[in-house]
Amino acid sequence: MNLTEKFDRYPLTFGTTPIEYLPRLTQACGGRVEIYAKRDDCNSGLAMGGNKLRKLEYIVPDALASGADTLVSIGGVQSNHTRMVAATAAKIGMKCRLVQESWVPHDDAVYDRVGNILLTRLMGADSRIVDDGFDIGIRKSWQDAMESVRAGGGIPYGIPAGASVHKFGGLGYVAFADEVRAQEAELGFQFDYVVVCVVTGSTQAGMIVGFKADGRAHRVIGIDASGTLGKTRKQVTEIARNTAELIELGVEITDDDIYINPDYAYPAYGVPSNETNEAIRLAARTEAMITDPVYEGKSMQGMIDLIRKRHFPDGSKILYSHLGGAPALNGYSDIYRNG
Ligand code: 5PA
Repeated sequence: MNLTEKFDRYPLTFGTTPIEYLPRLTQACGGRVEIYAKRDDCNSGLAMGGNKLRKLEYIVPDALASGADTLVSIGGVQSNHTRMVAATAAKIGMKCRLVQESWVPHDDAVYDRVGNILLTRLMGADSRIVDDGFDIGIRKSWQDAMESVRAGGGIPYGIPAGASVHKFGGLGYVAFADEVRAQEAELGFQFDYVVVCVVTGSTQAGMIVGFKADGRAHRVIGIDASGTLGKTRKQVTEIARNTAELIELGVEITDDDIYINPDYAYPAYGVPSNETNEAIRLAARTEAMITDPVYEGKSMQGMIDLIRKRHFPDGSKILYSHLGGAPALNGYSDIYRNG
């Protein structure tokens, strides 16, 4: 399906992201399955890029058409999403108002000074830290921020957490599936599984819809990093169904299409386990592929563990979707001070 014929897309990325084979990680995991990575972490020149830009490309035309002058969004203190909204606002010449909630029980001395929030401030966003805890849903603090923009004479355009519960939030990752199919045609083989980290849901939901087209939705292996599985699963389901309807997919997304593994989100959202840290080190030391303690480190951990447990049949080709997030590592300097 060619989405750009039906929906406006404002380019924020370089275009098709590379797929690369990871031979040393493959060997370190036993060599029975082949591991590849799709590098959405290298997708743009905008403030280090990442998955949110694919979503925002389909949201920006609506923001521009609305006549707004300020993008308003929300995330944790080290949110990648809010960094990407700040980048988008700078790039399209809008103002940006961000609510950064205290989602993570983590007290590294410079947690609120480095990484994502540093870049966000550098790009001129009005970023305000509030005390509220973790929740992937629509938040009062976000609605209050929209109100405060209005009160100041501005015209806000609201983008919810992770650009997920937005009518166009799922489209970017539907297009990802089309892109993978075109790359598979060139490679001469199909991937058996796609591994993806899931929190606010529209990345996996988009992929589910995109891969439903060729019967592979359930082969999208969501690794939960939210620690609130019920809410995340519900949100993924709703976004996938709404997106399927929006693009007139013509088939229904069923419960069996949605696979989310909750086993790697411990001990909490934003807090890496020892096993997460080992996975981050392994990817770094075998492939120089940098993953973060909040999202990609957990999906890396999940993929490695599932491979070691022989969850995937021998000979499988696995595509790890690298969604970005490395700037947050700076907020965890104490954990990695010795590597
Ligand atoms: C995020 C999300 P979804 O939220 O679409 O499920 O994506 C999960 C995810 N990998 C995976 C990275 C690097 C991510 O940043 N980040 C959020 C953020 O505020 O940064 C939305 C939570």
